[in-house]
Amino acid sequence: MNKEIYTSIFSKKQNHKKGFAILLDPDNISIEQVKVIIDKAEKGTVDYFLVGGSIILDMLHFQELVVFLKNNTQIPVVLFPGNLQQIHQEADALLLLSLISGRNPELLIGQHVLAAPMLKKSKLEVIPTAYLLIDGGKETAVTYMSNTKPIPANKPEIAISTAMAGELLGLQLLYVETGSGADSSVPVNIIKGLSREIDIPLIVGGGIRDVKTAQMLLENGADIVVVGNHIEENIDFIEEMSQMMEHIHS
Ligand code: 1GP
Repeated sequence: MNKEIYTSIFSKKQNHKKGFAILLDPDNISIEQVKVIIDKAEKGTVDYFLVGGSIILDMLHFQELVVFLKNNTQIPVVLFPGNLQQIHQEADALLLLSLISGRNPELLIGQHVLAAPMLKKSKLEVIPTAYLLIDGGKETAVTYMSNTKPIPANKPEIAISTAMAGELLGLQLLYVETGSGADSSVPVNIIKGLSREIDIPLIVGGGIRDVKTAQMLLENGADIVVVGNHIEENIDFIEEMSQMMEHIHS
């Protein structure tokens, strides 16, 4: 299997390079908006587009969005699927998320079993990902749809042990978030602890609405930060983030 995207994430980590990804929720983004986002992302420092959502109402638009991105930008398109409907062969990679902070067997292994025969046949790069939800202050679509409880924000030891288990199980990436649209982002002490104890690359998202928070998460151990909602509200945030990313590398 092609491992281009994972190799790029892993080698960035080894070279202490930080990453910035934009999450596109197909239900909230039109093709016209995506054109503007692509333009700003290419002028800036955007490493990946993630596409997905806890629930997508318009699956045809999801498919159209993936194809449009593939035809109109060189920035890699990585699927961040809320369920197995959200698989598209033309994407560059798919995060095969196992929601290890929860105890819902469907999202630990059930959906994976159903998707596996198709994924084995496809050329899609599959990245086994430990997915952890941390409480971000309110119920988000992902906690409701996943029917799981997030890890309490004041219990870093639970987050760290859970991530350790994921790493020991052989998962290659850690995606930690408070859920799209959360009131708060993942607490810095959790990020610090995870980056101290875990060797696999760490992606952090949920509730990031200002550059200072993104920078703080990156400086304390996140390898890649993901912003979704705030870019839907304010496309110019891509420029602000890009400037910070350049500064963090200089
Ligand atoms: C969700 O981390 C992402 O996985 C993005 O969250 O939409 O709150 O930026 P936001």
